[in-house]
Amino acid sequence: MKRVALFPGSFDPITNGHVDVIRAGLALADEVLVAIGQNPTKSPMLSVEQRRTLIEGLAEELGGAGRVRATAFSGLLVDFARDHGASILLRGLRDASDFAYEMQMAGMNATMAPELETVFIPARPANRHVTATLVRQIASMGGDVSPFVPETVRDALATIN
Ligand code: COD
Repeated sequence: MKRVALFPGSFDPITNGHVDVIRAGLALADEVLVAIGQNPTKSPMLSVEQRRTLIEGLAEELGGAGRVRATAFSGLLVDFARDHGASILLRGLRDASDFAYEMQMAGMNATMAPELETVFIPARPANRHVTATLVRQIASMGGDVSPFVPETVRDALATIN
C-alpha cells in the first residue's frame, strides 16, 4: 500500500526550511502531499494557486518527480488526512516555541486520529532561522531573499513586488 506523508502549512512562500521537511518526507514515504492551508491570523502574499505551482515545481530537483503533490485544504487536518489516505503527518521543528505549539497540536491530532503518526523533522542548522513571515517582509521591502528560498520562489516574489 502506498505510504502518504501529509505536510500541512501556509507555504506563503515555501522556504528552504519547508524544502528540507519535504526532502525528509520523501525518504520516509512514497508520496508527500503538501496541504496548503489558510492561516486566519496571516494575510497571504501569494495565491494558493501560485503556492501550489511553486511547490510542485520543486519536486524534480528534490528527486521526487511524481511523488510530491500540493493541494489546498481547509477544515480539520485529521479529516483531510483521512480523506487522502495519509498515515504520516510531517511537521518541522525550529526552536522551543515551535516545540510547544507543535506538541499541543500533535497531542490533539493523535486523540482525534490515532492512526495518523506525527513525525517531527528538526530544522537543519543552516535553515533554522528561516521563516516565511520574515521572507515576506524582506521581499515586500525589496530585499534579497535568495539565501532563504529556492530560486523559483525568489523569482516569483520579485515579480509581485
Ligand atoms: N525549518 C524547518 N521547518 C520549518 C521551517 C524551517 N525553517 N519553517 C517552517 N517550518 C515548519 C513549521 O514548523 C511547520 O511545521 C511547517 O513547516 C509549516 O509552517 P507554516 O508556517 O508554513 O504553516 P503553519 O504552521 O502556520 O500551519 C498552518 C496550518 C493551516 C497548516 C495550521 O494552522 C493547521 O494545521 N490548521 C488546520 C486546522 C486544524 O486541524 N486544527 C486543529 C489542530 S489540533
